[in-house]
Formats: sequence, C-alpha cells, structure tokens
Amino acid sequence: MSAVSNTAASVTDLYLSRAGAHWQLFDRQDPVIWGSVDGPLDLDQRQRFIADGFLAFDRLLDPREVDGLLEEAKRLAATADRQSPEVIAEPNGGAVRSIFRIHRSSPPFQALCRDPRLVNLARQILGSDVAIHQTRINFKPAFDGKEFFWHSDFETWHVEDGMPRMRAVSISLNLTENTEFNGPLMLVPGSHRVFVQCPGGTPQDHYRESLRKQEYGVPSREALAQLIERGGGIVAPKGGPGSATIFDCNTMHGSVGNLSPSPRINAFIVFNSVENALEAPFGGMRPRPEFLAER
Ligand code: 6CS
Ligand code: FE
Repeated sequence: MSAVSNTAASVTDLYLSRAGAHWQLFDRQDPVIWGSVDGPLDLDQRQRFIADGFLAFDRLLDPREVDGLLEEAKRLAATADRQSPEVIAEPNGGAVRSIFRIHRSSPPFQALCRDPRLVNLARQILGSDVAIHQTRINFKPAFDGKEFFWHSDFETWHVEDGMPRMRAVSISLNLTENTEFNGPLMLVPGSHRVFVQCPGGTPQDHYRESLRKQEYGVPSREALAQLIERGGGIVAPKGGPGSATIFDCNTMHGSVGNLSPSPRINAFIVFNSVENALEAPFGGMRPRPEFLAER
C-alpha cells in the first residue's frame, strides 16, 4: 500500500477513507498481535487470532456470573433516560438498541472491564497496558431488533475519533444465548488484514444517525463481496451466556435483525493500547463525544 497524504490535516494517513466516491482495498500496515506480553492464549489460539482476526470462547465467564450482568443490563434499559445521548433507540424509534459508556454508569460492568480474564487477553494481543476505548450493551430486542450492517470499527474510530493504528480489540460477551435466529455477531475471517477504504464523506454529527443505522463509513457492496468470496466466507459464533468473541478492531463484522422471541443481549468492551492514544480525527471533523471514544 502507498501512504496517502491527507493535506487538510497535513499528516500522512495510513488508512485514508471517505475521501470521495472511490473505494479500494489496502493491506494492513500493523501487526495483529503486538509485542510479546504473556497471557492466557496458547500458541494455537494466537495463530488462529492472527489468521482469522477473532477467537470465540464457549465459556469465557461462568454462566452463573453472567446472571447478575444480565439483570443489570435489563435494569439499565428499563430505567434509561431516552433523552441521554448514551441511550440509542432502534431506528423505528421504539425499544432501546444500545446503551454506551456502561463502564462509567454501572458498577457491575465497571468491574467486568477490570476482570483479569478480559484484560489479560487484551494485554497479550495488544502488547502493552490497555485502556477502555468504548463500552456498550447492544440489546437486539425480540422480533424488532434491527441489523448492524457490515463495517470495520477501526474505519470509524480512525476517521471520526482519531485512533491512529490498528491496535485495539473488542470483546463481545453474550449475556443471553446467541442463536442463528436472534442476530448473532457475524464476522469475515481474514478481513482484518485488509483495510477497506469506504466511499463518501461524513455528515456533521454523523454518530446520531450511524448508531441507529450506519450509512457512511460502510464498505461498497463490491468490496464486501470480494472480501467475503475471496477470503474466508462468513462465520457466526453462537453460544450461551458467558460465551464470548474477541475480535480485532479491523475485522469486518455485522449482524442481521432478530426474528426470534428471545432478545440477543451482548456487552461490548473495547480495549485500546495505551500506546495508541487518540489524536485529532483523521477525517478532519471535531472529535466525537467521550461516551463513544474515551480520550
Ligand atoms: O461508531 C461506533 O463507534 C460504533 N458503531 C458500530 C456500528 N460498531 C462499533 C461502535 O460501537
Ligand atoms: Fe462494530
């Protein structure tokens, strides 16, 4: 890949995106596992993470431990202030879709963010101490929970939040069972090695819309077809409460709507390397609020 100079911000942007109608696939410029911090992953798991860009665990936490988190998640949704920016409604306006910044608003989730079983995974992959970049619960309510279209989180975090390098990971912890019917997380194995430059620009205060339904910073259909058909297809890890998936910040992922009578409630914790502190957004806009991107 050739680095492209973003003259507006006068920095060299390794991962230029939303710079016109054009789309393109670039090679990743960063390692997948950084450095050599010891941790819970054995060699086989590390190799699979490097190859696939994610790793699924049948039981990261004991299901009984997750009971309390599920109760807390339901309480947060039932008592949520619909006017608060951290509370995102479904695109049809009804139920709560997501609640952000739970590491600050909820003691049980704050404790989860400090749990060594999660933190040590992130430290091992990112090769340094880590800090929270973003947390949220996605509720995917029964029957009405809508899809999340395909995207790379890193694309948004780079363009809109100023995350310089691909050195962050998300852990999606299943609080309810994730089945083929309730819209489990879907990932494209190997997609984390490619940066998909997305077409289009970024509207002012884009996040107000994108968190309900993302329409900018999404890959072109052609780019997606190439990634999926020439790469590893699509996988959707399923599992009960306490199962979890850890995935690289650039792994292409999404999920379909929930057509089942059971909600799909997942907690997402995003760890960033302390050596990857946020800068000015690479898209040149003003930074998004702290509830989306801790600075
Ligand atoms: O804009 C964001 O930061 C978020 N949007 C999506 C669709 N996934 C990751 C993140 O929560
Ligand atoms: Fe995402």
